[in-house]
Amino acid sequence: MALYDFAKGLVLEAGNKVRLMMKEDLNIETKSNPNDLVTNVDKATEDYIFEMIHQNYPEHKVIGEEGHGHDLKDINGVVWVVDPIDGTLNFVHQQENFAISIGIYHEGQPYAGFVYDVMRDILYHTKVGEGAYENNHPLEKLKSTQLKTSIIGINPNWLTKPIMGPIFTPIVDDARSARAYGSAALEIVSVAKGQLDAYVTPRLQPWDYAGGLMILNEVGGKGTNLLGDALTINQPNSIVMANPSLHDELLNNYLNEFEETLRKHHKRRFGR
Ligand code: 2AM
Ligand code: CA
Repeated sequence: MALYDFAKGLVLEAGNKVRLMMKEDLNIETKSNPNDLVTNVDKATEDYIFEMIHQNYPEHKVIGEEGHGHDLKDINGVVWVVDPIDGTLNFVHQQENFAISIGIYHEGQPYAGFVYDVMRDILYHTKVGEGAYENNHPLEKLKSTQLKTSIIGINPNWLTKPIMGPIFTPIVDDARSARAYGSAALEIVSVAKGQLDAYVTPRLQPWDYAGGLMILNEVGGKGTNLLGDALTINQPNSIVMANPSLHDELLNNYLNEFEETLRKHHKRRFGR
């Protein structure tokens, strides 16, 4: 079976297992802080995805949020970047609005992206170069928007923070409105669908955005860090994703003036 079809089947089956596991009691633990949660379902789902890849493609590499491949330096060959549950707080508190996110790279180049909205049973997917789909329905190329008529995806928690608040507040002020969904992968595919015009955040891991970014790029959208630099496969980064004209407007008219502050933020958070 072709790799793309295998991956598509795997993400759907992983979602099926998540829906079944949700019928049992959740085991919830905290990670870096009391609001950073992980459940038995996150771990079991990553383990399942890893095992299936390992059995079928033993030479493939996997980077997963819940522990696989974090020390991976060499991205030669095929690398799967996996978030078993993106939006764990939504998963725990709402039992919906979370996704399984997978980006597959070949020799460092994007090959295929998947974002599965598990409870709505909607799979967003692309084999890079062959268009992006919502289930079997092709997504259209993005239209240009200006900030003043745009809806921006942003977690409101950032607006109260001393460093990020002053950077993001003018964007929210000048936009038509702002929304927060709580799953980066779903916010990125919302940009790809034109339901949000941009998504901004100071810090994401590759597994949060890899699958979504491939889908967004496929419909003509742009994704970079807040300094306008390309995103990498195995390092955390700041994020601005948008249709191309709004991406330019956000960088040129809002973000570039904070370059020095953003460089310090990158150095402190990511060591680079
Ligand atoms: P998660 O649910 O997989 O942890 C919430 O606004 C979004 O940001 C979710 O996609 C969440 O992914 C991600 N996220 C939350 N805290 C984060 C952090 N400290 N670094 C990177 N991504 C984070
Ligand atoms: Ca996760």
